[in-house]
Amino acid sequence: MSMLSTTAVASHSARNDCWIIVHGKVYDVTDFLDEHPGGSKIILKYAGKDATEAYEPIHPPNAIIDNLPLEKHIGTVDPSTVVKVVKQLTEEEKRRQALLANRPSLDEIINLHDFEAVAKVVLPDKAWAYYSSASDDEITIRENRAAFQRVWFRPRVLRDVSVVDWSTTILGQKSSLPVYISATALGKLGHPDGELNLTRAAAKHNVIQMIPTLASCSFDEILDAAQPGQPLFLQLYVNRDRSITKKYVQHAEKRGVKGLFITVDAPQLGRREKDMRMKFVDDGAGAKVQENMKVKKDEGVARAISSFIDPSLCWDDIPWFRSITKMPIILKGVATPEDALLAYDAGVQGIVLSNHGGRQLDTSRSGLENLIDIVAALKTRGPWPNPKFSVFVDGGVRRASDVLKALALGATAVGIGRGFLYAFCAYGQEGVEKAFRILGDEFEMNMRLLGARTLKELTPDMVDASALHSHVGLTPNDNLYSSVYQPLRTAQFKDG
Ligand code: 173
Repeated sequence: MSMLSTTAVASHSARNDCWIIVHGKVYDVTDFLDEHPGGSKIILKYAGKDATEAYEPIHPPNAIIDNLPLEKHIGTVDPSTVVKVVKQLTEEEKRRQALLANRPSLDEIINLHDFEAVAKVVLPDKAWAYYSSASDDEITIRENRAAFQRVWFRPRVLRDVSVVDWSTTILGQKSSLPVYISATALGKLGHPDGELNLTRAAAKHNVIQMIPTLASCSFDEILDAAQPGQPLFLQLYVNRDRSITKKYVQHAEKRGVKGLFITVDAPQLGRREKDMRMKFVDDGAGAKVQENMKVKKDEGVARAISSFIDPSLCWDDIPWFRSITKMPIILKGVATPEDALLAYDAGVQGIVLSNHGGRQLDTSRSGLENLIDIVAALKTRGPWPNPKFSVFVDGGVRRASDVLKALALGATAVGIGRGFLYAFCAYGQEGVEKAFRILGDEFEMNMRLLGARTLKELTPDMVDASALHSHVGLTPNDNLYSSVYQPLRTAQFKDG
């Protein structure tokens, strides 16, 4: 490959002759413009220029290398021709950097909600909208929290709780917490190190990270950052091209991944309206990104980059997965006893009772609520707990008390996604480590007060879940509806 000056690259800045620079390499993307899932406009904004900064957070490092035919790999930029441009910060970026510099010290962070409050202030609007958004009226995302509040403890006393232990084993892997890091996509929107913040913190605290298919960091970058033998799981979006999925899964197994979590609740991505609106109002390019005919204006980043996901995935595919890997297979996003039993009978090793953090089917029930019926159904298949079949729960978990409620009701362990994501947005790896320590403190206190010395001592009679199925009282508000609804008025008195 040849060495090119930046001036030479700059002369290819037209729609019919478009080169861009990514990570110091020059690519001819002219023929790819109309195929780009994010639309051609965003690429054209960088025609003849370095696009690395825009490319980085939303593409795995190899995406461009793998997607462009070799003859479009034009060459390498001659570093001596690169003029370092001091980036002009917008007023908004300056304001946010000042806020980040003045963020509360980690000592002031007392619980996982605090991380979220800080993230909301310091994150770029686009990142906050993408991370925090949920589908439609955002009823389910709120219900995920509310459900935990409808379960009450029935603590036991006088049990000598001088020593309490909340460590456990998840799919055969030791974990210091009955919690794993659930997959969340696009970590670099929140912090330059993206998912590596989680990997490094998890290594230090013996917590298991589930690697997302759509991480900002590549799979191998994450594995390379992990410690030898560090247990990791993989979240899988199944590609329409099964040979790609097969290669990915087998590569993961070879690199030592200990569990395959196949996402089954997202044949199509939910409409996250907060995220969608952001595309219209944010940077000038954002709105134009979607002007391309192939990607509708309301698609947003997540939908655009998710077009590879195969909506035809079905129960008949499970034996194929079993045939390509020996990793435990877990179906992520099961929501009914009917499907839980189908999963059990299909011979997978577990299920995650999840509604995808409220980002998929709105007004679907919380994983916690589903747990009750699903455990009852699984008990009809044999002894419970079943060491060969794990039942995980995620969604809305922010406190050790939430986790303990799920475990008492039969969950094997619990996933936290956004909670840890928000922890690294403002504080990087240290934030995630602090989140683990906070949860540890909460486990110690709650287990003492509950009278459970080990997680095995958590039993269903330690919680009162009788209100869990009642969707009145703590029913989340339909915010959009409330703000457009005009209240009826009683008879009006004439003025004066
Ligand atoms: O919830 C999500 O945003 C998600 O799972 C996803 C799926 C595809 C692309 C990016 C994110």
